[in-house]
Amino acid sequence: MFITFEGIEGCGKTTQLEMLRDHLEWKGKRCVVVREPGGTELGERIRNILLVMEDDTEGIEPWAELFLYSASRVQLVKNIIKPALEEGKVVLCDRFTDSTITYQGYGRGLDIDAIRCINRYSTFGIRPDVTILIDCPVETGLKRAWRRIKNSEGSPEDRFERETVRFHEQVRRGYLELAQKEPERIKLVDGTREISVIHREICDIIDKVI
Ligand code: Z5A
Repeated sequence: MFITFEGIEGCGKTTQLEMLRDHLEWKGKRCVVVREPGGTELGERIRNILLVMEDDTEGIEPWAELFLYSASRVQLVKNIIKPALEEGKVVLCDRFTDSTITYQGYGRGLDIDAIRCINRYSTFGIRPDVTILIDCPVETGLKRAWRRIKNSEGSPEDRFERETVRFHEQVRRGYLELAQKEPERIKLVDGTREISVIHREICDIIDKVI
């Protein structure tokens, strides 16, 4: 089973993914947790370029950005996700192809059909069985992200945390449109509630599918 978590910055994906992993392991499932970009040696190096990039004076062109995310995904799918699924493990992935459609498509304005086509190649056709989309207003997500940065010494904001509110609004709109188009796969969860309440809803969704 392949489960992905999606949503705007600070929506609470990582928190909920870890809680779901604990729940599934408690039920005896073998889980593998990965994140995008990253999860492999090459992927982590690409993550550093994409998110940290302290000397960002040149900027990263949107198409270059798209191909870097895709390169990281190829390594992750081939080396980690595909083998784990073949061994019968549950793979929990923090962001996947929907992020590319919403961030590079809706956010940066790249052609969405082209992105879908590149996504098919970079995933070798592997698609999530279920996607948990945690939705919250942009201000809520950004406030949480900023609070987290303030509380963790030495971790500077990344390139996306420097983006405008308008950019994040477009990304959110993209997610909501995707959820409308694919309600079977994408489960929309209200992320404005208490962490434990959201966790219970996600467990119910996944327990039904599993
Ligand atoms: N990206 C892309 O452009 N194209 C692609 O194809 C892919 C990705 C795959 C990865 O950043 C960036 O790459 C991402 C999109 C882009 N950037 N953005 N935006 P990342 O992995 O470093 O960051 P992130 O994915 O955005 O996650 P995040 O900032 O770590 O947020 P989160 O995982 O959604 O939230 P969290 O870490 O679980 O929670 C954030 C804080 O809020 C934390 O202190 C929690 O304790 C708190 N929290 C969580 N839930 C709640 C609730 N319910 N109430 C109150 N407080 C809460």
